[in-house]
Amino acid sequence: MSDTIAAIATPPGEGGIGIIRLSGPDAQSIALKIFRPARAGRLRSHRVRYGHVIGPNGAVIDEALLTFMAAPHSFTREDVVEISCHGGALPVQLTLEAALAAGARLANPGEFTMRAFLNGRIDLSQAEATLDVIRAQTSAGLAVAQAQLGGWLAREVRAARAALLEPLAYITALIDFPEEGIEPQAVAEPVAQALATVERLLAGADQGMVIRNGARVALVGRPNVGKSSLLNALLRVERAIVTPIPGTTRDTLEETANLAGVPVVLIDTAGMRASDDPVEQIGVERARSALASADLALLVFDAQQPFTAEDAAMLSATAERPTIIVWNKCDDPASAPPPAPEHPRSVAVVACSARYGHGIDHLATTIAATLLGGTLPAMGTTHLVSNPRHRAALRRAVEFLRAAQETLATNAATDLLAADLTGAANALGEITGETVGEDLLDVIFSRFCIGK
Ligand SMILES: Nc1nc2c(ncn2[C@@H]2O[C@H](COP(=O)(O)OP(=O)(O)O)[C@@H](O)[C@H]2O)c(=O)[nH]1
Ligand SMILES: [Mg+2]
Repeated sequence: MSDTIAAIATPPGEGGIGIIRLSGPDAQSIALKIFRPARAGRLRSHRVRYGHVIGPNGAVIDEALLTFMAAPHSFTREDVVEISCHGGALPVQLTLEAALAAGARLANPGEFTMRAFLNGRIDLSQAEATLDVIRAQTSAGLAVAQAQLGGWLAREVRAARAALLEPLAYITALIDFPEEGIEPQAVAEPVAQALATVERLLAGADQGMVIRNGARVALVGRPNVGKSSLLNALLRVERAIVTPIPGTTRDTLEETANLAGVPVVLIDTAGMRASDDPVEQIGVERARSALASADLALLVFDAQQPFTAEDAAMLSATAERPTIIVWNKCDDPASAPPPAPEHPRSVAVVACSARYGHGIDHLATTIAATLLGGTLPAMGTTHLVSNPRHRAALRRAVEFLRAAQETLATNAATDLLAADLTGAANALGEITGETVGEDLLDVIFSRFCIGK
């Protein structure tokens, strides 16, 4: 990491400001080659200077502000310079080119964050959290990402791993003296503690994953029960076309809604019925595949009409999916909805009126709670594992720790125990980045944008 990298840090397109970022040992000297401060004097850390960016031919590229952050008090722990110019394609591009001509190298995707990790400013789970902060789809998702960026997961995982390294050293020392018996308590206690921590972390992972990644929910039912109206009501936008004519929705339509903090992709479908119209037939086929890809079905019935054979057919069409039964068109909240039909995987029954908005909030929270495994997380619960990579590593750690307990309970063979504890410690180390190879780092950081 002896070279100095540069990249445009702001998104492409027009904006008020565009920022070029430099990091590395020559950040300051390169910056001074391309930036002429209005007043003389050396750059001071964490101070802003006003001046002009000058191109290789000596002409002014733009008026700009320059911020210098001296190592180690910067994002990368290296010398960092940020030049803020006008947010047009040319000012930022020409400023970047001037920096490259003056000796900087174009940064790879995620390379600034990778340097922050390699220089020990943040661990790998925090590096990944920066991407989650950028990509968060709801404020609940943002809160989970911010908490991870704050390092709670790194602290928990590091502590659990450190607690395993002590008995591991003890066992490794015993391998060379097989005649000395192992003291089981010295191993059992730390293993049980690590297992408890990892299982506690895993307990919140399914919820965390739904909050970060969202879920797919298909609206299904026979034509004209109000599926498209419900989509619009949940989105709070008139997105889908609604008419009294059965068969209005012919194709599936997907929109993301924020339901109680969960980013939910709602899929409106063509009403399922037998039809001679070839377009409607394709729509019905698409409705079936939408249902097959959904985490949850909203099976909609019309509370103002008698239950039909087509409605009954929908019960079997959704029999394999977790399903919320929705009685729509309950326009008078005082009158009770019809009794709910039998459904093998029904998780809830909700009465609502898409037209008048009754029960829509309740439907939204019921959807969110179902996706989150039955309950909404307590307000302010942000300590949730939300990254599939972390969950996979935690699951591997559990397997190794259970195997260690098994070995302890049977023959307490020191070499087996050492292998189990090493496996668990390495799995945990993958989360924080203490035990990952370069290829995995490349995969993780290549998901970032250039300039992050
Ligand atoms: N009275 C009443 N009519 C509704 C309600 N929701 C939808 N409708 C009407 O039912 C008809 C069909 O609605 P639509 O959303 O297109 O149904 P879809 O075919 O299932 O998508 C339209 O005329 C809607 O205005 C409701 O809650 N109450
Ligand atoms: Mg429709």
